[in-house]
Amino acid sequence: MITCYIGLGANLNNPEQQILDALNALQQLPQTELTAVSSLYGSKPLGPQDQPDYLNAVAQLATTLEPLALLDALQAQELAQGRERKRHWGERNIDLDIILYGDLQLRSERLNLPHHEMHKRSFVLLPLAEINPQLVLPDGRAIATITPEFDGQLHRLKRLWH
Ligand code: PH2
Ligand code: MG
Ligand code: MG
Repeated sequence: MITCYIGLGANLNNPEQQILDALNALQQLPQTELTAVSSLYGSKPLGPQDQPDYLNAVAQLATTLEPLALLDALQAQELAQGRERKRHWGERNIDLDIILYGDLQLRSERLNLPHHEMHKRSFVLLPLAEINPQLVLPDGRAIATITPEFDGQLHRLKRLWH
């Protein structure tokens, strides 16, 4: 089993329900166990500012799905939840991104691992550190050494799990 982390983001059409529906779908994935979910966080939009604030969370999976099979499943779920491609970094019902897939480092057209923006995003790093404060990134950095500079940029709203 590979441990991987999925970033969830939503800012349209009842974002909290979108996140819950997506978590439900993660729980149903074949060859996969949902092993942890961060709290739900509120964040200001990164990118265009004329869009609603986001809700974000991170989920931890244990899976034997290959990275591209996992990506296919996540994109199918985005479509099932009515995601439309509007504009880059723009509003969406649901966004499901693979943040980390074990220690895999991959640069390809469809998939970049680790997620190429993860080191700059409070709404990825802080939920990730909440789930696994001991996490060491594939480049050897401990997550605990990166998160302090993002403190205060994110609002923890509520627990979603356990
Ligand atoms: N996702 C984006 C662009 N901007 N801003 C926040 N706060 N949260 C997101 O998940 C997000 C974003 C594109 O993936
Ligand atoms: Mg994204
Ligand atoms: Mg995405």
